[in-house]
Formats: sequence, C-alpha cells, structure tokens
Amino acid sequence: MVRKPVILITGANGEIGHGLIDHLVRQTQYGIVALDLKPLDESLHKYCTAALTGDILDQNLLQRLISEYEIHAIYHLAALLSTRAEFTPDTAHQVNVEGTLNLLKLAHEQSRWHGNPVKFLFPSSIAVYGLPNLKIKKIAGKIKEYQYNQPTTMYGCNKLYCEQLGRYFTMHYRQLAAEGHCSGVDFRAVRFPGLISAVTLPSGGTSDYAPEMIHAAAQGQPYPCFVSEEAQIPFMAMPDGIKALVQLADVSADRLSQRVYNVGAFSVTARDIRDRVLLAFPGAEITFNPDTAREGIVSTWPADVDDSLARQDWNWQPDYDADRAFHEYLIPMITKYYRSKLA
Ligand code: AKB
Repeated sequence: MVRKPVILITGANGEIGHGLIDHLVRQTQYGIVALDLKPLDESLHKYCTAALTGDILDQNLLQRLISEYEIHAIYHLAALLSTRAEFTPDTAHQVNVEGTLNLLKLAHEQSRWHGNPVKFLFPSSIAVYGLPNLKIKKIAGKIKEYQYNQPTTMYGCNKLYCEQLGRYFTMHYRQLAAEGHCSGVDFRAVRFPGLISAVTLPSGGTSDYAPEMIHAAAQGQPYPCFVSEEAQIPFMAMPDGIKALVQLADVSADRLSQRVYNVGAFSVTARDIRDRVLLAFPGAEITFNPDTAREGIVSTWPADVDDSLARQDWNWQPDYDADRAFHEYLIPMITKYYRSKLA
C-alpha cells in the first residue's frame, strides 16, 4: 500500500492553524492532514487531504495516521493556553506535554520508515519567561532566550519542557544505544509573543485582552479589559506569526545556532492598544477592570524580547510594526470581517 506524503498540522482549527493552512497550501509539495479536537472549519476543507477530528492523546488515532500517511513535517499547534491551563493543570500537562511527546515519537517513527528527517515546528511562547517583579521587568529590557527561564504558569512550564524535549530528540536521542542515536526529528521552535488575528479570536490565553478589545470594538460591544492600562508585553500580527513558522521551517539546519528562537514585532501597553482602537472606533466602550491574578501572569512576562539570533540565523524580520499592524492589517480586516458577517 502506498501511503500519501503529507504535512500534519495538529490544533489545525485554532488561530495559527487557519492562517498556516491557507499559506502552506500555496507552497507545499505535500498534502495537508489537519487534526483538531473540533471539526475543521468548512472553508479550510478544500485545502486538506484529510481533516480529522480527534485527540493527540488517542494512540489509536495516531496509529491510524501512521498507517495511512507518510508524514514529512509536523506543525504541532495543539495546546491548552495559559489561563485555561491554570484552571486544569493536570489536563494541561497531559495535552501540552504528553501530547507533544506522542508527536515527537510519531515523528521519529515516521523518519525511520521513510528515511528522511521529519521537521517538527513548535510554537512556544513568552510564557516560558518568569520575571520576578515589575521593577526587574522594567529594567530588564529585551530578554534573550536563556534569561529568566522560570515560568510561573503550568503552560509556561509545559512549553519550556517541550522545547527541551524537542532539542533532546534532535541532538541526543538514545545517546547510549549501540546503533547510534539519530532520531530523525528536526525540531525547531519559536517563542511567540501574544498573537493578534483579524479573523479569529483566541480562547484560554492571558494575552487575549488585545485581540478581545479590538474585536469587541469592531462589533460595537463594550469591553472591560482584565489587565491594567500599564500592562505591557510584546505582540505580533498573525501574518508575521505564520511567516516566522514557515521561514524557520524552510531554513537549512546548518544555519541554526540553536533550536529555539525569540521572535519579536512590537511591544505595547494595554493603554496603547485602547488608544489605537479608539482612533479607529471612536465610540468604543473600553474600561479597565483588572483581574489581579491574570494581571499577575502578564506582569511576569517580558515587556519585550531580543530576537537578534533569529534575525542573524534565518533573516527573521517582522513585516508589521504596531502602526502597520493596526492600520494595514487589524483595523481594515476586522472591519471587513464583521461587515461581511452582518451582510
Ligand atoms: C497565552 O496567552 O497563553 C498565549 C501565549 C502568550 O502564549 N497567547
């Protein structure tokens, strides 16, 4: 039986998945197999060889995948985000860590079958950082990959550990085995800032106040922001998020000086976001009603990241700074999106 060569995308129905499928379909020689707990949006079906509904913890489903497809790359997007993970830490650990381990093993097995490396793209997060207090956050400036790796959330711990697992599979897998230790897994991760999409809303994250504020204003709904005006972290427009993943996937392995990279675009306070939203939607009702616990999480995340290694190793450069993100992507696209939904 000939198995179809494909790219596997887990969490395909989520925010990154939408943009990624749309992008990959135009450039890949492989078919796309989408996997998500929820059925894939109808609009994306036409781009996929298969759209499977199921759980990355389901071994039967993973075995079925192996028997039907020859997997050459995995974009492992499925995860429980930071706020949701705090409510169900055990489940978060299962999905975020055991799920990732399952997929790393699957990548290894696939590589043994077809004899080529399997690229494993992993969206990590600024949640892997844990700044001890606001005073240090202010003076720390742009954080490098190796600094403040002391996350305060389950999600951050999960992401940091999975980065290590991925690096282990790529560099040191079964290092004591007699037959050598190449797993065939080519793991690459980007630590994303808060991502903002014009067409989807995130759920269960702590950076969600930015997209929620913009989407609420575009729909004429009031928005009580759950962090204070001063809260500041880096953000990125979704097209740049997709660009970072795809660009890192495409670069040849010998150019990578490490396996995990910061990527930055712009750093803004919640007040900056409110002001930009009010310029576009002058009637927007935005109030600040901080939730101390969620704000506490944001205050441990860096105000900005140092992405000089990504720039140096694989020519990373965002297309959207704050002005361009709002004027040329978010505001026009979101306005169009809700107008078309009302029409
Ligand atoms: C979250 O808020 O949990 C995510 C993230 C910053 O990784 N958006």
